[in-house]
Formats: sequence, structure tokens, C-alpha cells
Amino acid sequence: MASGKQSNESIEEFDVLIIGAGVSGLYAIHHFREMGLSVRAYDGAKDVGGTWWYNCYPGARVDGPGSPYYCYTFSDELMEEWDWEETQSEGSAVLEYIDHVATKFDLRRDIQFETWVQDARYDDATQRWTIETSRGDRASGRFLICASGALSTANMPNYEGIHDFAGEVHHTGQWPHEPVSFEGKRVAVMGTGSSGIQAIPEIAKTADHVTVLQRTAQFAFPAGNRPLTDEDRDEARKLWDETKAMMLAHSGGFPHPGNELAALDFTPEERNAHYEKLWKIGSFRFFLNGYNDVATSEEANASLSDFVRGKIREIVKDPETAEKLMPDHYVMTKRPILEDGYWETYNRDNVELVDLREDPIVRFTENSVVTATSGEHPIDMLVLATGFDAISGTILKLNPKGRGGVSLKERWTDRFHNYLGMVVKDFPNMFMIHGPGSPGVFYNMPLGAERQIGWIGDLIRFLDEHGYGAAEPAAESEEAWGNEVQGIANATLFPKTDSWWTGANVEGKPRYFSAYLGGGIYYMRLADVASKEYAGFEFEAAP
Ligand code: NA7
Repeated sequence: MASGKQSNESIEEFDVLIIGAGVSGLYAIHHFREMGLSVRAYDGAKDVGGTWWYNCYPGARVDGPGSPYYCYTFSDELMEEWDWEETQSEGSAVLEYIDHVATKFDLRRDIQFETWVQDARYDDATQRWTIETSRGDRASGRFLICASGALSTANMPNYEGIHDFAGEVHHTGQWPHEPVSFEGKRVAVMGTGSSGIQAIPEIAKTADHVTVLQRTAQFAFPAGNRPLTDEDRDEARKLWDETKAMMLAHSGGFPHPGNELAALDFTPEERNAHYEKLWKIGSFRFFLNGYNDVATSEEANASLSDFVRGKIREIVKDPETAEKLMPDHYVMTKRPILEDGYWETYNRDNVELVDLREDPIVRFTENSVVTATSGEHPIDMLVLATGFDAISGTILKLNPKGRGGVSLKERWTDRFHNYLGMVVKDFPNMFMIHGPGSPGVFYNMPLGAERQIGWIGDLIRFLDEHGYGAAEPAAESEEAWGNEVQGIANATLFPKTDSWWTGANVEGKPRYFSAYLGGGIYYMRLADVASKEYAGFEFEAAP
């Protein structure tokens, strides 16, 4: 079937249904179309971009190894023609790029915008998925691709009286596309993760007063943003083939050599000199060129966390504020944060830090937030930088129904059972992009999406060549995969810290480390499974 068709008056039929028109969903449209399959994608937003569409808060920037490597690799022409302006591109620049991709490859014709998929059900007899949308449409597809985002369901705090607050309230992950003015306003910002730490310095530039409501003090590293020159861009284009090869070989999907150095092989003076060098360069250097034992050895970890605490004390002038900003978890075990002027912001007269551990929120009123010891803080605006029900939250909100009507919520009560971070038993032909148990947020996400989607395309070809209608993992494969994911994580310090990676930021969420930390090994595992005729899967003949 090469294009969508109407089976009866109310259900359109496609080969592939795609949820989400962000970076992953867009590539899925392109790839499956290239395979000659009919596709339809849905997105609740007004346009393409996914996470980048929703997170357009002030200060939003690429906060991983920067441009031009946070991009698609499937089209050399795209690389040739696109000029990135900075290493840590602004959110609006990333959206321009995504818009360009959608236009160049004519992707919008297969996307229904401002439409939420509200229900997805598998039918055993026809081996097809049927979805229902917020507009009342129904569509059926042989394959269901959940490209619904690892960071797309906002985590909303629930304090007494918060709904009585009468001023403006904005969550960073649902930021309005219309301008938001802080001029002359008293703004409270709740949350000091990546989004809060990017937004606070920007808000403080024009707000009358900023009250930062900090639950956990964080480690943050200089973003090291700099403009890219014509020479940088020419060089990147010239080296693109080698660069792509390096990205494919690197554990995080970036063009950097592997890291061979261990902190414990060096003296404290040597370590500090190395950290100092990385601090000056900024960006993701601490992770790419830091020491390889920081995430596994408590002693190595302490060497870096002491260094960063020293930097905070150096930059923040008021010693009392500096002490409140001291993180006490293992550095790197919460999502590493890149900052640009965050620590300096606390030297401004209009910024006040409230440490919620010592001075918890009692309630909100119509025009203030009241905390236990410092009392009433009058505010005109509340910015919630409180993060997401990450990785598993959005797909669980959809709660697809698989064989015999079993729901994903029923399958995922204790942990996120799946195989390869992509497929779930009893949910045949359903695939998650950047799902729990995949490298997801630990990998260059556009590249990771391309690789997962390419692999799914090959599996679809395999099914067709063998006359199979449906594929799903065996129960033992899920069990073994879950153990592999946990085994790798448990060899590190990551699971010891409360984070959105462990699910600790959302009440009632199972504590379970949700990412495959094996880096490039993941893609070797995928290749191995494919080479063994999709070992670990069970197949059913086409009807
Ligand atoms: P994060 O990293 O989950 O940060 C959320 C922040 O909000 C973090 O400081 C939380 O404290 C805090 N938080 C969450 N709930 C509450 C409540 N109820 N009260 C007070 N404080 C709260 O989300 P981000 O959006 O910053 O970053 C996520 C990703 O988005 C990141 O990878 C970027 O690339 C973009 P906690 O640490 O949980 O104690």
C-alpha cells in the first residue's frame, strides 16, 4: 500500500501510524515513506519540533555537545546547506532547522497537527492498530511508532493553594509562543534543573525581582557557547564523512574519541589542572574529555564534585547563598547541566534563593508563595521549571491496549518491561523511539532516532519477506533485557541518586533506572539481534 486509504467512512488506513512530529517522528515519516509505506503522523502542537516546539522558554539552548553535531545525518545535502550560528544553538535556531527539514522533505503533508492521539488499540484478528484522536478521527495502521518524546509530559507540582495563585503561571515545557514579559514583575522560578538554570539568568535580566525556589542544589558546568565562524563550518563540511563515522563509533553518538583516562591514576593537583582546563572550554567537555571513572568510583566522583563546589564558592559572593547552592549528590548522576551566567546571577540584587529543604513551601496564595521560615514572598508570576514525567510518562498517558485489551499500565506496574528499549510483549508491531531501556537521553537523540527507525524499517522488510504479520518479544527476552539494563546501571553511581532517570521526581513512579548505559554496545546488540533473524522475537503469520 503506497498511500493512505479509506476502509469505510470513518477509518483511514495506513501502513504506519506515528505519534509525534518532533525530531524522531519527522525522521520516521521520511524513512518509512522512502520504503514505499503509507504514513500518518499526529502531533498536539501547531507545527513540527516536538520538545523544541514546547520548550521555547527564555534561555533554552542545546545543552549537549553542540552544533553542528546535534542534527540529522541521513542527508549530506542537509549538512551542506545548513549554517549553524553557534555551538550551543538557541531553541529558536533548532526550530528553524527542524522547520527547514520538514519543508525540504515535504513532511507536513503527512502530519495532522493540533491533534492528540487519545487511544490506541491492537486487534489480534487483523493484526492492526486503531487510534482515536482528540478530533474524533479514527485511523488504522499495521505499525504503531511511538515517537512521543522522552521529555514531553510536564511534571506539575501540587502545593496547597497553587491553583489559587492568580498571576501568570508558565511551565518551561509548555511555554507560550507569544512573548512573555518579565518587565517590572516579581517572578518565582520553581526548579533548578537544566531548564531552570537556563531560564533564571534570562528572567533576572528584566524582572523586578526573582525568587528561586530550589529543592535540590545542582552541579552545573559552563556552556562555553561561542559563535561558529565560516572556517568552522567549512571544516565541519570537509570532515563530514569522518565525523559521521566517529559519531557512529562513539558511546554517546558524538564525534569525539573515547575517554581512556581515570581520575584515580592522577594526583589531586593533576586532576584539578585537568578540570580547570575543561571548565575554561565548557560545553560537554567534562563528560567527553573528563575521567572515565567519575560515574563509577566514589573517590573519583568526589574529586570532581569538590572542584565544582569550589567554583561555586569562588563565583557566588554571598557565602550564605553559596552554601545553599552546594550540591550533595554524586556529580553527573543527575542530568548534567550547562549554564551561562547562572552562578553570577546570585550576585544580582534582584535575585533571592530559597532553599526548600530548609525552608519548605507551606502554601500559595492569590499573590504570593509562603515558605516555612522566610514567610510570604509576594509574586506576580510563577515559572515552573519542574521537569517531566520523563521517558515512560507520555506513552503511559496514552496507555495503549495490546493483545486481548491488556493495557500498558497493567504491564508496567513494577518496571518498564520491554525488549531492546523498543518493543513490548503483547503489543505486537508497536515500537517506542527513545523508550525506557534504550540509550535515549544518553545518546545524541537525532542520531539515535535515525538508528532505531532504520532498524525498525529492516525488521518490517524481514516480516514482509517471511510472510509474517506481527512481531513481538518473547517474555524471556524482556526479562533478560531488563536485567541487562539494570546490571549496567548498577555498576555505576547513577541509580544511587534521585533523578528523572530513576523516576524519583514523580510521585508513585516505580524506581527503575530507565536508560541503557552501554552506549555504542546498544547498537551492536541491535545489529546482532537482526543478524540472528531477530532473535528474541516471536512472529505470527499474516492473516
Ligand atoms: P529536571 O531536570 O527534572 O528539573 C526539574 C527541577 O524542578 C528540579 O530542580 C526538581 O528538583 C524541581 N522540582 C520538581 N518538582 C518539584 C516540586 N514539587 N517542588 C519543588 N521543586 C521541584 O527538568 P528540566 O526541565 O530542568 O530538565 C529536563 C531536561 O529538559 C533536560 O535534559 C534538558 O535537556 C531539557 P529535584 O532535583 O527533583 O529535587
